[in-house]
Amino acid sequence: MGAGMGEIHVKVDALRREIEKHNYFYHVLDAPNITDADYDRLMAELQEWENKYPELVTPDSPTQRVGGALREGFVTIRHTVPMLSLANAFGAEELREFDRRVRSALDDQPYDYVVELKIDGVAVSLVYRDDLLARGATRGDGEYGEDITANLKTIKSIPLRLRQPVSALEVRGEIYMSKESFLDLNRRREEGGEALFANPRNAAAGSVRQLNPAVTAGRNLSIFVYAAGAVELPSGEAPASHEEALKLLDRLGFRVNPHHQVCADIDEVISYCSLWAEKKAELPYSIDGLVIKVNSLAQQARLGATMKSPRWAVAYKFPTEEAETTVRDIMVSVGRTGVITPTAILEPVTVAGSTVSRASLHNEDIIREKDVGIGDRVVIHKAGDVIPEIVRVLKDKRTGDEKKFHMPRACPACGAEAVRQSGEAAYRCTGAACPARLLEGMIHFSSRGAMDIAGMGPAVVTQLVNSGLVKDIADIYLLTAEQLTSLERFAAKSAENLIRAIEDSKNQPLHRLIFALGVRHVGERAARILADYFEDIHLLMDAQMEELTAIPEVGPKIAESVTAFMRENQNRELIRRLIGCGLNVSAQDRPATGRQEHALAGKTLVLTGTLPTLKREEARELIESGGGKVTSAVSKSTDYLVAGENPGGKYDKAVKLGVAIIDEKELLQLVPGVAR
Ligand code: 3BA
Repeated sequence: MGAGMGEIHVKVDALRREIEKHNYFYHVLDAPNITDADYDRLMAELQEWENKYPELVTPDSPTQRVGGALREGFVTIRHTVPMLSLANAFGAEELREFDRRVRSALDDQPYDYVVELKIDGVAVSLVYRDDLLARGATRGDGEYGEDITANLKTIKSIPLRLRQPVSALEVRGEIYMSKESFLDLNRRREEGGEALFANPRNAAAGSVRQLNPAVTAGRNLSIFVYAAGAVELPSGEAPASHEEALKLLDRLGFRVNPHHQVCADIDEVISYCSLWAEKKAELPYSIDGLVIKVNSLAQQARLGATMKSPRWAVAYKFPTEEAETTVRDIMVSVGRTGVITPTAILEPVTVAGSTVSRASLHNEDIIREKDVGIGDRVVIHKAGDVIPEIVRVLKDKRTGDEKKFHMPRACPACGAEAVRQSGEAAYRCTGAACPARLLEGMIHFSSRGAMDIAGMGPAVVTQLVNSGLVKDIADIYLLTAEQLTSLERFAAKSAENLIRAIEDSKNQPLHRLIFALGVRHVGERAARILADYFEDIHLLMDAQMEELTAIPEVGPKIAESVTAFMRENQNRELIRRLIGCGLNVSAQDRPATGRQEHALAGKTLVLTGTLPTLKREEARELIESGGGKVTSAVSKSTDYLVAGENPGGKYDKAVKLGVAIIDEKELLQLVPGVAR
């Protein structure tokens, strides 16, 4: 209020420095000195000031890490100094050969080495001008890389401003994802039905090459830096050795890996390498070896480089850790989405520092391709040091007692038919009452596009399932207010409200019930078509392939899925129980559309890029269920462009024409539909 611009400027500046200091403590020093809540408060305060006075925003403001606009593609840059690759050495003998070459090139001058961990990540270059991060790029082919500055800015261990003034500096390092974050990410992807990353390096590489920096920001990446180009310090001082360069990088605010050692000779190098070959499993991130560098920068210059790699450095690669064991059994399990996954149960063996007793076989095709049978001797390893995998079967060791494995045709959790649809690798359980699928199925059933039971979101559904109060979906119609109040954090009032919402849902139109059953490939639009055609659930229950495929817009995929679902006894039983509970199961005389369903009436939308949760077809169904139309090209008459990851040229066109661009979240707000 009373504060003049000058004062505000000083205040905002102090706030920024304080936040960056906390970032540095947390992400570089691994020593947080503030609670998350307090940190969030500081960020919120800064954001508020910057919203109010946008002219005060600086490129190194912590708010600028969050990630800007989506990109069409990456701009190719040329590295000022090529990023060479490293020659490899496998085993002690090859390290000694490297040492002999160094010794002879240096004419028997004395020299020493620095040995550091070889982080298994993605090499990047960071260019700083006048203390500020000006450009970040991938290594690419060493000469040309891609400009990924916006993505790298989201990584909190990368300083946006150096802690000491430097007019120009290029540093190089490795972006990586910790083993824990990698497993977390894959767990989330599995739940969302997305393809899994094979190892932490692939996950890191995929994450820095996202066109939407917000996606990178959510990936929990980190960096270790290991090389500095020409440094111009005001003091004129310059590091004389790699060891000094690492110290300087540390002082400038970079994250330098603490595990490195100066070694006086190659014997010391070899024992340091053996030490880490033993201990690498203890690290929270994957390493694929060590890097040995001649310490003196003058000697590095004297040794020079070949076309491909410097003569003063070599990568010691760990022998790939493999172990031989026996497949005791192959078991199948059902995930929350109904996907049935085979897993090899192994005779326990130690690989890369831990005991392995199982390895995922992913799906039927992979089992066939690898030709794995029960009783086979197999070689296993850990992809990216984390994920146990069968590398190959030792077919010469077969005795003839091995048993071929066949994917079961029934779900191991509920006995329902397991179906593999054409074009898919996975078998899926078709049981709507399957206990493995209960949670997911109920969350979908009560969600907004489906039965729309207010107050029954994922948290409450989880409580109901875990308490044992509901064992299948129809059980929710038998719940009482007393049962609900017996649950934790359930007040009498909210119990009453939920019971009323459940009761009200019995009157939902038929198409919502059909959608709510969670039949694969039957989205909101297909559910409407089926409801309009059959007008009664009994008729849908007995529909045959020919009749279904004869309906306009119902293809073999939907028809196959509906008939498989309706063949299953437990599903018929569930529908009968729902009918018994008094649910509306016919479409007659029911004005099916409410206000929200026409939210997009008369609007034209275009989809581009990959949306975070909705498949293309689901997004289309959602839009059409809201009364909107989906077209393929952006024009002046387009009302909204819905943009996801890696949008195409449509994005630019929309910007040019001033078409409103929204993301999936905003789309879901426009048409409250499939809550996932
Ligand atoms: N040190 C990777 N290259 C590394 C600077 C040299 C080098 C690496 C390194 C060439 C690691 C090749 C790609 C590249 C910068 C070229 C390391 C690691 N040193 N500690 C000797 O931890 N992965 N990689 N990077 N220029």
